[in-house]
Amino acid sequence: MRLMGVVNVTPDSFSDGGRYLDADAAIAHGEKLVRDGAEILDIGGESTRPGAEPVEWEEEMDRVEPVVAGLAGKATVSVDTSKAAVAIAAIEAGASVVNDVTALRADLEMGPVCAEHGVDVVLMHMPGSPQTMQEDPRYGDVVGEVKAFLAERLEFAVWMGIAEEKIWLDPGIGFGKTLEHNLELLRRLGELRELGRPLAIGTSRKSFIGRIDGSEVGDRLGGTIASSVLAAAEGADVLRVHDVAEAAQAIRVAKAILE
Ligand code: HH2
Repeated sequence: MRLMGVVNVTPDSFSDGGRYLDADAAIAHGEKLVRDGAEILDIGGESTRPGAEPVEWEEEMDRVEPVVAGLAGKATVSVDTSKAAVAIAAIEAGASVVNDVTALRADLEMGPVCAEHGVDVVLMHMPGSPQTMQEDPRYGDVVGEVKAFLAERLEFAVWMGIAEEKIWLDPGIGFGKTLEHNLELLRRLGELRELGRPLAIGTSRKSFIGRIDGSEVGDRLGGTIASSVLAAAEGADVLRVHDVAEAAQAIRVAKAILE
């Protein structure tokens, strides 16, 4: 199990927008997350929160590239982007993972770019786009549908020439899902392991926690830890979190007990 620390170089991310917009601040934050126990840093220049405004690729690239360059070599660097041009710039600056929340659907160049550069690729489930995804999400069986979607995207990525062993899958907690959908996915995470690829999970500070206890975004660490530990126990391979030190301690203690 590895921890992926979040570095948002954005003005509008839902929990830390504007805090690390300056490249030096973002790099210093990434370095702290590595000291806290992050093996992977996920660097993003565009918010995916519900209703977020899309960012032009030049702007996103300008935000992300210097931060990737400043953190490359200090951890495995992942770039959180759906745009091939941004992915190329980040890979050239040292990123070795592309985390695409659209699972290669937003930019048709993304698959070939990832294949050509031999990077790891995170394929995430999201119905529609961040602009529309929370408009009345409905599923028959949410786990079955997310699993079928991820199986199809996995097949597509391999068809695009990405090596299967480079692909990680993510059910997209909070992306086009109600509270019940998120809980069902976390409860039955084990079923997604049947796809045979590592699972990445991001519950950190998300609004499903607030829907359970009314907490505001800055006050969801307990819920983040509870959901992350249970996800790890269900077989999650990568936990994407903002608060790495606390998650690292929780995982260490949970592991010591279970072993
Ligand atoms: N969640 C967010 C962003 N990217 N990528 C993956 N693979 N899985 C996730 O669950 C995931 C993700 C949302 O969190 P954050 O980056 O903090 O917010 P924002 O999108 O507003 O920048």
